[in-house]
Parts: sequence; C-alpha cells; structure tokens
Amino acid sequence: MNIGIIGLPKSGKTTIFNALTGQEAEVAEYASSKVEPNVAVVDVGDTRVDQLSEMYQPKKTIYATIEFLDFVGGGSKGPGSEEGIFSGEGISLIKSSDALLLVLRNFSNSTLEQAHGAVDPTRDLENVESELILADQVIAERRVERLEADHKRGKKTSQSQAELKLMQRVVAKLEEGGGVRELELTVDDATLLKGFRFLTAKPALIVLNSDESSYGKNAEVVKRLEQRYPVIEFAGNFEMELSRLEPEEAEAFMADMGITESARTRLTSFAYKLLGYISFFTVGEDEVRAWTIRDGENAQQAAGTIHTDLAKGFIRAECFGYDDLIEAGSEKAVKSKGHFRLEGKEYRVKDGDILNIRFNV
Ligand SMILES: Nc1nc2c(ncn2[C@@H]2O[C@H](COP(=O)(O)OP(=O)(O)O)[C@@H](O)[C@H]2O)c(=O)[nH]1
Ligand SMILES: [Mg+2]
Repeated sequence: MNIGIIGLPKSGKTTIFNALTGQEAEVAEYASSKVEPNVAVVDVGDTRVDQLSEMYQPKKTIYATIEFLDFVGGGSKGPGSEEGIFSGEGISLIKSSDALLLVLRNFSNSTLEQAHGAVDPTRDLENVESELILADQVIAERRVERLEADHKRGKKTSQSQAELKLMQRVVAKLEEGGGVRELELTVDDATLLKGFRFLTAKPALIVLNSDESSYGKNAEVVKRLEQRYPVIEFAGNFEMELSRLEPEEAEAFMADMGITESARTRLTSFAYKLLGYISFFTVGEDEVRAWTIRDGENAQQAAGTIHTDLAKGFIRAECFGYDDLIEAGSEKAVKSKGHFRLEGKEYRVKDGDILNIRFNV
C-alpha cells in the first residue's frame, strides 16, 4: 500500500511524515529548496506477526509494509504550476498513490499566520479539494474534447460513445465540486476510469494536525470535516518527537496526552479499515510473513500476491485461522480440533487466515 501525504504548504506534511516513519526529513517554517519528495517504507506493526514469530521461530519475520510519500509544494496557485500543492514531479507521483492523506493545519504560530492566514482547517480543506478537482477537470475535459473530435471525424464506436457519456458525467460531477469517487459506476465504468488515475477517485482521509495544547478538544471541527472524509487527529509536532524516543520512554509521554498508540499504529489500522485491506499470513521455519490484500479477494488472488506462479498453478489452500491457532496452542492441536481446512480458488480469504498454497506449475 502506498499513501501520498498532501496538503497546503506548511500544514505539517513533513512533520506528519516524520511522525509516521521515524525519519528526520527537514521541517521548516520557510519555503525550502528541496524539491524531491520524501519517501519511506515502514513496517505495519501487527502483534499477530509477533506471536506467530514467537511460535514458529523462523529465520525471517516479515511484516506488511506501507510506503509513505511526502510531496513538496510551494504556494497554492493551481496544479502543475511551480506554486501548486503538487509542483513538478509531485503530480505524477501522487497519481500512483493508493490513497491520500490530507493534512490540515490546526496549529498556529505568528510566522505561518502572516504567510498562510489564521487557523482554518475547513477553508484549507476546500482549497486542497479544489486543487484536486482542478487537476482532474483538466484530464476529463481534455478526454471529452478528444472523443468529441473523433466523433466529428466519424470515428465513433459504441465503446467511444459509452466513454464519452461517462466522461461527461465525470466533468459534471467535478463541476459541482464533487469527486469522481462519488459517482455510481458499473464495473466496466470503474475499470475504464481506473486508467485515468483521477485524484478525486482515490480514497482519502484527513489528518487534523493540531496544536499540542488543543489536541483532543476539537470535536466540533472534527465533526465538520467528517462530513467530507474520515478524520484522524494528531498533535503532529508531539508525535514526531515521540517517534524519536525509545518505546518505554514514549509511553510515559503518551499517557500524559491520553494517546494509547503511536501515530503510525493508529493511522495504519485506520487506513486498513478505511481502504478495506486485510492481512493473511504464511508461516514456517524459514519465514513468518504478513501479506496485504483487499477484503473480498479469494484464495487464488491471495496466492497471486505471493507469486504469480502460485495463482496460475493454484490447486488448494490449506487454511486455518490465527485465532484458532492461538486458542489451540499449536498447528497440531488445530488439526486435531478439526479447524484445519482445505479451501478452493473461490474461498474468500478472511483477516487473520494462515494460508499454505498448494500449487503445480
Ligand atoms: N505547533 C505546531 N507546529 C507544527 C506542527 N506541525 C508542523 N509545525 C510547524 O509548521 C512548520 C511547517 O511544518 P512542515 O512539516 O515542514 O510543513 P509542510 O510544509 O507541510 O511539510 C514547521 O515550522 C513545523 O515545526 C504541529 O503539530 N504543531
Ligand atoms: Mg514539507
């Protein structure tokens, strides 16, 4: 999974990026000369993986990972421009993200106040959204023009007519300030639109980046923002400091703030739920490993995430649940209790399933 962190300049994107990844990318009040995005891949902490590793004592333990991208932008002057929130290569990178994290400033200091206005996350959200919409409009309108020109020249198929109709719906939706994700689409429509990688089609969540002093006391703002996207509140600066401490040390500070889990853990479980991801595991002496798939995917698709050969030559999946294993205490006990199953291609994999794919190539 790949998450793009976006937002207005100085909303605290890099601060949040550091908090989530434990990196030390430059955080600055003033425009920085840095242009390339910050990128980090982090393990998705999962106590189930820890438990499995304990039980199997494998040579390697591999967690699922999330990649975070922190885009660098100047002012707010429209997409693609030097000043846009997605300046330069930002826009093409952001298009490859699976999901967007919209960081909104909810902290104040006098320097930022002068350059970027008083704290107003709702206004900032509107600004960010209008840039996302604008970027998509450019693409959708261009496509409509192209298809119309083709039709005028007699290059008209039932397929191109269907696409034109669909694109006109996209344009109309964006026109009214909505996102592509709000359109009701058939499977075919969705497949067609996928290729355009519209920004407003991506699942998005808001990080409300609050001042330490107001953290947890922003219920009203949160409620307002939640009408648009799911919201998670962070005290960005504080979380960034926390991510640099040893876990035991961090815990004491977290308790003071009423935070029970690290920003990374909270964001990860939030994102999994929101984006409909689940984990399955493979276990053995060599390796205990977590894999990420979309909820609803079947055993063959799950096999394919491990290796394409496993999907192609899929025979059966040997399967038992993580909870069954913990309850029984060992794989052997799972079998004797009758909780060890053989599943076919179409079996819908559940969160926490432990799979062993039998295949033949
Ligand atoms: N008080 C406070 N300041 C913050 C917070 N997050 C970021 N800042 C400050 O805001 C400025 C911009 O932060 P940065 O992460 O570089 O923003 P970016 O431009 O969106 O990447 C820096 O001076 C940060 O120290 C926060 O949660 N609280
Ligand atoms: Mg930054």
